[in-house]
Amino acid sequence: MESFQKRIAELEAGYEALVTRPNVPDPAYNGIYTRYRYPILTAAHAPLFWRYDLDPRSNPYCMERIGVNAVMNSGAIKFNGRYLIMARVEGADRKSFFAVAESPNGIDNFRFWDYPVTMPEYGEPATNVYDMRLTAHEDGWIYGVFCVERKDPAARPGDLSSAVASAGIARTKDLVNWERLPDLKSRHQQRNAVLHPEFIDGKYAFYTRPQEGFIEAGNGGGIGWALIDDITHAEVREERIINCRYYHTIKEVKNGEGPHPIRTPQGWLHLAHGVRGCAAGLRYVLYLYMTELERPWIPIAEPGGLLMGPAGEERVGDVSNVLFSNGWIADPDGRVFIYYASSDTRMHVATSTVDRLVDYCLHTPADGLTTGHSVETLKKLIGKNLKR
Ligand code: M1P
Repeated sequence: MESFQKRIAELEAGYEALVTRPNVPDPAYNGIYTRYRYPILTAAHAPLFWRYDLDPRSNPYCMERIGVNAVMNSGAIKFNGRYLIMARVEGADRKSFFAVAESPNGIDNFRFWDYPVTMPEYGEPATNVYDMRLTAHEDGWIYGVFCVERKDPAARPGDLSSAVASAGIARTKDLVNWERLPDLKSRHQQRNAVLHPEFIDGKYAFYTRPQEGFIEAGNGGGIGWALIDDITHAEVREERIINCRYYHTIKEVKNGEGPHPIRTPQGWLHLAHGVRGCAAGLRYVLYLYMTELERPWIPIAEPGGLLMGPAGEERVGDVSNVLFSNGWIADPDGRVFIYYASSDTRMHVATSTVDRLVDYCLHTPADGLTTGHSVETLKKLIGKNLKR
């Protein structure tokens, strides 16, 4: 009994030290964003009372009873003055669930709320749910749009991997009580669906990612845009591709919208992920693009290449070589908190400002799509600098 209490006290001390550790900016400079040294959420941030039975009579060995494997791809929102993360928590059993963690400053001291989200089901119960994008819509609701994964009913006997992805939709006023709406109806499988925060011609608008299979984008050309008449029976009727995939770019294999875009005076600022293949498998990086304010489906700028790629320890994890973001917060003072996961394992934050990110979008050369163009672009800058 004494050793049980001693062990719990040690675990609690370690947990408090981890959760209250001040985060520090990484000194590496590029003028665009600042990374922070420590991940903001990891499996070890899951409260002890989620993982341990704290009763020595039913847990005499003081064992972890419910393991947490990872905390990753998280939505984000500023709510009642607090920075909230809608985390994808993956259990040791490989099932993901949503749980809110909050911080007073957006960069450290993230703590999970006591209970994970109870998400009502729609139709056949989901095998797995993940990657929620939060949108405080001008209709007054906060929407969560997330991936719902179910086993493919058409899978051949013995095929235990084929799955079907669709976009689940739920709404809330407090991030605790959720009303589940019907899943987004679409001819394609959908992952990375995101609700735009404003009405467009009186309709709801979605960024989509039509894909032909569970993993492959197939002929699906990139990030789509669709107007929806009724959010309580959302159906994609027409979909246009607004951000394409291209051969030999960072988004050759697939891409997907991150969180909903930020309104800026110069246009909508979008954060997305791009995926390419290499000998090490798929490589996921983050990139930005901008679209018109009045017509958010019309592109106006896209810097060439990646904004952020996996660096240092970010490169390694359950699914290595992956950065993925589905949450960012723009503060009224212009600061932007980019929340991103590395290698499907842990959550990080990088900070920037709206002005810097817009400047980056508008003044970074676009991808010329050939080596020749890249060299000419580089020579132009060198020439300009050497003339000074
Ligand atoms: O493992 C990397 C990512 O793979 C998927 O992303 P996408 O939909 O673009 O293929 C998702 O499963 C995502 O959660 C995961 O991080």
